[in-house]
Amino acid sequence: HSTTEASNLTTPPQKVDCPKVSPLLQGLRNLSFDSSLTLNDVVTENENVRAGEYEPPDCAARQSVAILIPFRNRERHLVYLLHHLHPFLQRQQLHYAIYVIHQAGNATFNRAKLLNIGYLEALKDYNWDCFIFHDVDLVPEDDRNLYVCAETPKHMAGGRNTTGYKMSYPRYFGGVTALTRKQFVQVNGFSNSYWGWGCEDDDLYVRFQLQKVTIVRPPIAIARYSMVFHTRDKGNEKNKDRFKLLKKTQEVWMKDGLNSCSYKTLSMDRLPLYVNITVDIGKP
Ligand code: UD2
Ligand code: MN
Repeated sequence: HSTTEASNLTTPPQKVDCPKVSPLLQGLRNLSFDSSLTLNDVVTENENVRAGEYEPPDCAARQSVAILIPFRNRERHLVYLLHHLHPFLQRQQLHYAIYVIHQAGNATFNRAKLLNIGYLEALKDYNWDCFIFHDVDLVPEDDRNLYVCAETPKHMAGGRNTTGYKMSYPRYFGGVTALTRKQFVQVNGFSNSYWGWGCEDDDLYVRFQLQKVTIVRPPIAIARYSMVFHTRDKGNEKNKDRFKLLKKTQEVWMKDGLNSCSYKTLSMDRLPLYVNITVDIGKP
């Protein structure tokens, strides 16, 4: 018989699309954070996850989503997030993978650059529809806050416990955002120039503003997060130049971003619950 017939025989049956609204959603939940929980416990809870990746068993997911987490020295937060986020994403019937982008060394932290790197590296694995840029310490409380991309950039983390579940300020774009490849590329990604704490999220907002692209947000009643308590990290002090940089966005965005993001990948480990990418990103 012909080769086409042979390959047809080995093609698995097509899954039907997952329903528009997942029947597994639970709505708002009261989260708990048990300090005795270990990463191994979370591995045991999630045996259906393979190297950080999951696909719904019975239907074809509507979007394939890469979750990108900038990281250094926040192991406890990562355990809490993985514990809550894996089941959360599975209830949304998504095809997803979680990437942790770990900044090597003790130089000043650079959240935005790590997220650019996560985007570039995740695309080497799979042609993801949607990228979710996600702080490690923010745990979503309501699974109706869907981790999928929209027609325009989506800010997911409008409300959190530490601000009384209100928006911090009208142009607030921090914490968790969902962008398609097209949306992210349109603004050349994040700036690589924000070393230390602050304003890299505002810079991304300005990039979209300059393109006259509007932002969407889920209703504040479901865009709810618990931020696990923390103080300011060593190596991520307030960036004194942040407002100066923010004034220059218009001038520099085309040459400071995805197209100028240089780094060295030190290791890529496909752990059970996430892909860990350790990178040397240089210093300010
Ligand atoms: C706010 C924003 C955050 C970012 C930051 C300013 C919210 C909810 N979050 O967070 O998105 O714009 O301000 O830069 O508004 N991290 C590490 N190790 C470190 C330092 C940071 O892993 O040593 C990562 C981690 O994922 C953390 C994120 O960077 O969640 C943001 O840092 P933060 O939590 O200290 O800053 P925060 O809460 O003020
Ligand atoms: Mn935080």
